[in-house]
Amino acid sequence: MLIKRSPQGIDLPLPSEITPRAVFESRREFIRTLALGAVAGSGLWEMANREAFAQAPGAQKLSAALNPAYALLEKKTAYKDATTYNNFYEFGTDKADPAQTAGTLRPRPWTVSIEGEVKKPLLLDLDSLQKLAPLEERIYRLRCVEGWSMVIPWVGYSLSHLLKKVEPTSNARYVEFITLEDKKQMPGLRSPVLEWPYVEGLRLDEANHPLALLTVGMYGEVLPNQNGAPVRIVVPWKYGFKSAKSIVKIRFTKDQPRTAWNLAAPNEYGFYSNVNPNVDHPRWSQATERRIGEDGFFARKRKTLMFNGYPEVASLYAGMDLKKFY
Ligand SMILES: Nc1nc2c(c(=O)[nH]1)N[C@H]1C(S)=C(S)[C@@H](COP(=O)(O)O)O[C@H]1N2
Ligand SMILES: [Mo]
Repeated sequence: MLIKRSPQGIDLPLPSEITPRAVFESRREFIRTLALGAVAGSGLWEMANREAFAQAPGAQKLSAALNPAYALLEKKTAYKDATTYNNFYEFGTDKADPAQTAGTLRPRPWTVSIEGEVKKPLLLDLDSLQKLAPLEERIYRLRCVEGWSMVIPWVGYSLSHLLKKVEPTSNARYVEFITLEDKKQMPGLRSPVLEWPYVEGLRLDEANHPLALLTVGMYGEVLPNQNGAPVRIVVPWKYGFKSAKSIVKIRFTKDQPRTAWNLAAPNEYGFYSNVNPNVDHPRWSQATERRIGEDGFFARKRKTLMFNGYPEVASLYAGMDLKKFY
């Protein structure tokens, strides 16, 4: 396996997997040109649609400049893969289910309530939420505990911008994220695979780490329903299940919140859930991962990195035994 190590221990991509932004943009331009041209209906048009960056027709565009501090130089996962291989149990447990069933989710109108141990509780509609801080594009790795990963250009801003607005009280030590629970919109709620609503949580200092992203879009557009429309978090140094989707409530608490996966299988999913390749899941290894889109016989497995390749978070856990606090 051809993995180079930089001094910080971050994997450097092979030159062949870097898609320079200019190339990316010109491909986009190429697609647009095709769309405008007389090729609709032809085989060429179909080819363009299958292209990595083809997006959802009619989706609202979001203007967000790439933040170079968070621009992972790895090949982005194809939009098609990122939107058809999903975990969103409210829409079924199969990876293909959310893309097929999440059409019933109504991402507008939407409100998010920020409450609990705060001096100034807030109820925000989507437009206010999107305008609370400048939107940025950030390219993050997201690794699922099941052993696969994706590289996605997310759109949002540091969650800390939102959290400071409500002025947490001195009792606030954790932040809980609560997903919508509506049987009419979410067919998966009829099945008791998890306790609903889906809940996740972070320690307050984790939630305030600049990497933690309040996310409203991906690939330059609003989030597709299956990826957690209209607002989710993305916590790139933790296993994917910490990144709760379709959030309606953010609650500050004194005590460590319960979390959906910990309730379902406490010996398999702890509260912290930092990506740690040295700690196996009880039923499988976490040492390597499969990059979605790199399938087939010659696909190389990638080595999973400590904190999923975000070593800057290590100071949050100084003095903690991360084998115990898994
Ligand atoms: N509400 C909710 N959020 C969720 C989940 C879920 O089932 N319900 N699945 C989690 C898991 S296990 C993963 S890996 C990521 C997947 O995000 P993606 O589909 O956008 O790649 O979402 C997370 N957020
Ligand atoms: Mo996951």
